[in-house]
Amino acid sequence: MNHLPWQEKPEGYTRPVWRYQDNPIIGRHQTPTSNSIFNSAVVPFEDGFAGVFRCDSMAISMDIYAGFSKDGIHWDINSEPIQFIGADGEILQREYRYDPRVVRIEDHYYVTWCNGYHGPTIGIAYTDDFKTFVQLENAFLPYNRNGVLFPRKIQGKYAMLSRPSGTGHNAYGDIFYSQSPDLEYWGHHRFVMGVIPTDRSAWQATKIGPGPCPIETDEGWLLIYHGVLQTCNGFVYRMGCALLDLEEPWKVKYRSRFYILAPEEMYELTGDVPNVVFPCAALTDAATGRITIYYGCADTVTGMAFTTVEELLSWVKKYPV
Ligand code: BMA
Repeated sequence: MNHLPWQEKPEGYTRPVWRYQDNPIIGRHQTPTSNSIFNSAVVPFEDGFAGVFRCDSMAISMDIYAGFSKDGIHWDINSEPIQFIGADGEILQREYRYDPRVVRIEDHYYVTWCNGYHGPTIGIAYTDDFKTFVQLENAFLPYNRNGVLFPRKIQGKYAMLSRPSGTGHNAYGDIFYSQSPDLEYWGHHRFVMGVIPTDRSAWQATKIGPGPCPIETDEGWLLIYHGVLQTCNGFVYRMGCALLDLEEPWKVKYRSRFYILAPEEMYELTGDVPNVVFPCAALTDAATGRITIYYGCADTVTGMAFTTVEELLSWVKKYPV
């Protein structure tokens, strides 16, 4: 396993997730035409790391780009977006692409993202080298966002979390679980969890969505997710975590009443969309339980934060909804 980017928890810090001290790690103009680079996903690859990055252009169009890094902190992001190949030209047509996730399942790296096809839905592709990407059929009918694959089959089926939605920035959204024998036909949909009334846990009262691909632990799947509250100044995006049953992941064992990270630093509070922390990737070191989270900051730049399996498990158990 490659060495994950890591910093120890600061002395006296009482919360479960702490930021990288030199955040943000990716600036808004890191490619020649980018307006912002955020909500992006990375995985260990060869002797370093590879990723798929959401770069909104200076035309404010959304697309996804491959990138590479030796240390997981300093990234070379391609200046051209990913050109997908695939069986059906209609599916390859690009309307917009954003908020990618990446996961290794068996022999391939799989990318899922919010794919414009008469409204947002979930695109899926696989790659072996982060150069050639083969796009499969969209997983669902529109409208859907935040398609997040599990890293292995569960009960013999590929498994995906997603968040059915409407066409725009809707003030609703719950998390569902879907299953597939072949990554093309998805069904057996199960409700996982929804919003929480404001009197109990207001940061997740308006909508929620799965973040990084779930992390397998002995006690269940750890899911880091985003929760949204609609305020008089717009939406505020925070991070929470939940523990899902290992064999029936639509069953929620615990869910955090308190958020695990909220917009507090200037690069999270200000930007193109203020008050957003939006996690899309988490690297885990199985031996130590260390977790490195990559998250979008104010829809403008990309940050990194740290936690451990132990920190998150004890947080959800100590402060359950
Ligand atoms: C959501 C998505 C995310 C974005 C968030 C805050 O609907 O578009 O990509 O980070 O809104 O603007």
